[in-house]
Amino acid sequence: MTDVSEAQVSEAEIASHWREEEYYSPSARFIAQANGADPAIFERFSEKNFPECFKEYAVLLSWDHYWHTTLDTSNPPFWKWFVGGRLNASYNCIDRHLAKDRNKAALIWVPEPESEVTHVITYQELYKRVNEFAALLQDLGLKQGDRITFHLPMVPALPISMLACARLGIIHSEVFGGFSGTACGDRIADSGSRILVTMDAYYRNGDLLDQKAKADEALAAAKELGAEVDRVLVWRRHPGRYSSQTPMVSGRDFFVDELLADYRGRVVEPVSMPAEAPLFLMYTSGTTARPKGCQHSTGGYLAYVTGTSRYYQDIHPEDTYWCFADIGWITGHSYIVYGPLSLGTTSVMYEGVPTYPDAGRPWRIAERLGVTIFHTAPTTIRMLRKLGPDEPKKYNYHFKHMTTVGEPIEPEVWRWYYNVVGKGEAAIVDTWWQTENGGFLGSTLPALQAMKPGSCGPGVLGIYPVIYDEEGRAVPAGSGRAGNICIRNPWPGLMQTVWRQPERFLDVYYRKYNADPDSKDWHDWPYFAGDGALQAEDGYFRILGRVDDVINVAGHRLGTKELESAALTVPEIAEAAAVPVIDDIRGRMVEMYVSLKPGIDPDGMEAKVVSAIETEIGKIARPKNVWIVPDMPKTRSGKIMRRVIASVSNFADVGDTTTLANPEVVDGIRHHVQAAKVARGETPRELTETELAEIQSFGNE
Ligand code: 6R9
Repeated sequence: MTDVSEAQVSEAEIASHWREEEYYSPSARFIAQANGADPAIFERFSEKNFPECFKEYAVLLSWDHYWHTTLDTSNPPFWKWFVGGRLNASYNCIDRHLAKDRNKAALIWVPEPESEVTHVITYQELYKRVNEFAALLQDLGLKQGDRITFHLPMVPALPISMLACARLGIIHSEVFGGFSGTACGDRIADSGSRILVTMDAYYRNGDLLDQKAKADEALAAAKELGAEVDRVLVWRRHPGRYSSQTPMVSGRDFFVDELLADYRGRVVEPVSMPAEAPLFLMYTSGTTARPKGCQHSTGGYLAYVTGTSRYYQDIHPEDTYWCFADIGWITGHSYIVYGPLSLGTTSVMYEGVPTYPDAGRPWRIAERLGVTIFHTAPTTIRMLRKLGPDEPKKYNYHFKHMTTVGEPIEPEVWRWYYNVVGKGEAAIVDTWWQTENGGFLGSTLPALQAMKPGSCGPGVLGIYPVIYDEEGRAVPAGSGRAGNICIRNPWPGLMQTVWRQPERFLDVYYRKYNADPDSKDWHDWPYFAGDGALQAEDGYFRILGRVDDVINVAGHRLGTKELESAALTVPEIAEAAAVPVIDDIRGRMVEMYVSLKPGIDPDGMEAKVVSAIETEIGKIARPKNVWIVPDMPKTRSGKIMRRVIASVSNFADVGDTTTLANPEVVDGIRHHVQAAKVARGETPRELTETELAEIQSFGNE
């Protein structure tokens, strides 16, 4: 192990104090069956074969017409992939599997109540349902290029609605079902959708939650922004029974199951779409600024998610693959729906929360369905470890492969995932990427590259990352210094633009490191990901978190993630979050929020966390306060919303909390923390406008 804590850093860089972890190798059994087991693949995807290497992904699809230009760079950074090619995404995910696999399960849907039966939707059944819904959309006058907003939970209606749109070339925009009506309304207005598709209700943590109630709020919010919605299509959780308290508005709201009665057996020919036609929009959650609609293409996106599903998820048609994410998140679009279905595998969907009714639920599902590949996020792993550390042992399931995605995973947590969840048998991939990217950017090819806890791995096939400091100098691998991770080249999964805001696309992702705006050479256009990272000698990247998450204590830039990792070396700690507090002497100081594993006595925990941070990072990082809280405010994809707790710590207004999964925890935390601060004499002076902006956008979720 190398200790890199002594590396000298300048203000343009971020210090890193992490130790290198040991390697883990996949089993011979895994390697023997893996899709990517021949090292020649690295050569095929090496830079000298770019961009043609991506043909290897594109030929996994069925095309109506082949492309004439693999990559068109004539209008940087608005790259075009597979130009001249035509295909249909719905055809690729459904129709092409019918001849051989008509009666194979495409989707297996597990409702949250354990008393409800599991639904198996075969490729044939999916074909029928998608066609019928597509015919309905067509009769409503929707056509190629129109937008439609969904506000759907984790039910089969969601992938069915997506694939029906894809069939007709309608651009879908799913707003995460847990978001508020207002958040949905903003996105309706931005996308220019005239139809909202929602559901009456769904189960979450044992309750049947009213979803349709949010539709009225959404329409009101959209109207305020000048957008009119003509129709609200309402799927019913229990067809024939309406489970929402809000009245249906006559002439505007319709039950999908009633409308579909007239569409039985209707078939709609898949529209042959240009490869560059947009397939969907996926909004990234903004703080106060207008939401960013990441516009993803049909051909490039589908090729990229299919290729990465094949090689990095190691999906074979005979696998039972379970990605435990929400389809309202990019992970669900790419790695529950489009990638797995395009490969003709069986994709499992689960409606509810991981720990309902207890922390054994995921493992019961895995055992019952014979899941072979499991995919989830660190937040879920931490929660399952906290509530049921020994549960996996009680169930007879065997994963060959597991994924972690969404945030850096602490090595402690990684090892529990590997040893306990994976039973030491599963290869793990830690996949680093973003909504903007369509698919993975950094990971290990599971049969060929060893795993290293806490590091995502090198750039994936055809992705050439680099770390730049603030001045644009490359930070070499093994230097122990961190900087801004960028991708030097375009790739097919990258978003095409920010919907209707091309300038913003350029500004946010390219302006920083582009030296010549007139250049038509892609080498001059590195993609700025906005994450801090460090590259080890072996080429593996360790992601430190968003660069706007960095806490600058007396000139030392500390990554939130390593502070949190240090806190997690205390075995009693379940979760940790680091935020800055404004301090007139040191600029910023670190404040930690931690939650404890169940049954732990909070006495003495503060001191343990402080000492762990001092040992792992140094006295400079010593937190001003450690707050023990029952739960952290989180987004639905499980990311801690640091700006909310940062605001609490600095007595600032917490801002918009509508995109939180658990807004109810905020008041309790504020009360507890601010009362304690007042008692300690820590009431701050009034913040300047810049300070306020920094705190209220900290972590920028
Ligand atoms: C797919 C997804 C993107 C941000 C990204 C980074 C963080 C994602 C990660 C990771 C470390 C990983 N992130 N995966 N950090 N290791 N394996 O999460 O998209 O919701 O847009 O978030 O998440 O900070 O920039 P999105």
